[in-house]
Amino acid sequence: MTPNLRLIYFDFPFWRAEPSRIALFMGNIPYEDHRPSREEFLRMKNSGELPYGQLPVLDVDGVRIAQSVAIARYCGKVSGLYPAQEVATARCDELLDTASQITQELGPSMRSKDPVEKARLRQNLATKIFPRWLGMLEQRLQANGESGFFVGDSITMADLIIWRLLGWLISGILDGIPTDLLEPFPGLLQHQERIGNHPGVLAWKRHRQDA
Ligand SMILES: N[C@@H](CCC(=O)N[C@@H](CS)C(=O)NCC(=O)O)C(=O)O
Repeated sequence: MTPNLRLIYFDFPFWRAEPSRIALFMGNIPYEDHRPSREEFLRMKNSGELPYGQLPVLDVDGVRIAQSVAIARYCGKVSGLYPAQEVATARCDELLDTASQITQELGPSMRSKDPVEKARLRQNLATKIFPRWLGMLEQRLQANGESGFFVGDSITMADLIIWRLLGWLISGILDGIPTDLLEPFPGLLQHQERIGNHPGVLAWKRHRQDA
């Protein structure tokens, strides 16, 4: 029987929840896409109903699951976007964990209250830390052969998550991180195009425009 699903995350397309939303949509799995305001989030947080005080959370028949990567795995599995073969599963997990690790790199600059220190940290991210990560990701993409996907020969949660992670990095909303950060990485640039124009993703974008 189809579980009753409620995915709760802020109203923006960040990698911590957007790939799970898209996967459920692509898999024709009905769910409630709840996007709380900041006030509602704080109410939830202060009332202790968020297991780790953060979003996203996913309610499955009333059972609350937290942590974006755990949620992404669940949504990928029920939607058919999580590879079943063991080595492919592990490769997919590898990329999900890498998305978390790359995101953590931004932590110090996000927390810094000193504008000069923050600018220095961002410059280091833009010129050293992110290019190193992106070079490694480019190689992982190439290691999967000609398919243009990170795992196997069709779209998986790994592609959706890296697509949204990199889309965030180059969106221009992160002060000091240039929008042309991906230019030296043609494989990743093509991957952004490929996933952003995947028929399932285009259908999701149309669905959101109509929402
Ligand atoms: N390890 C958590 C991190 C979640 C997280 O950082 N959530 C942020 C939004 S992207 C949040 O809820 N921030 C508000 C807060 O911590 O008060 C996960 O993977 O889901």
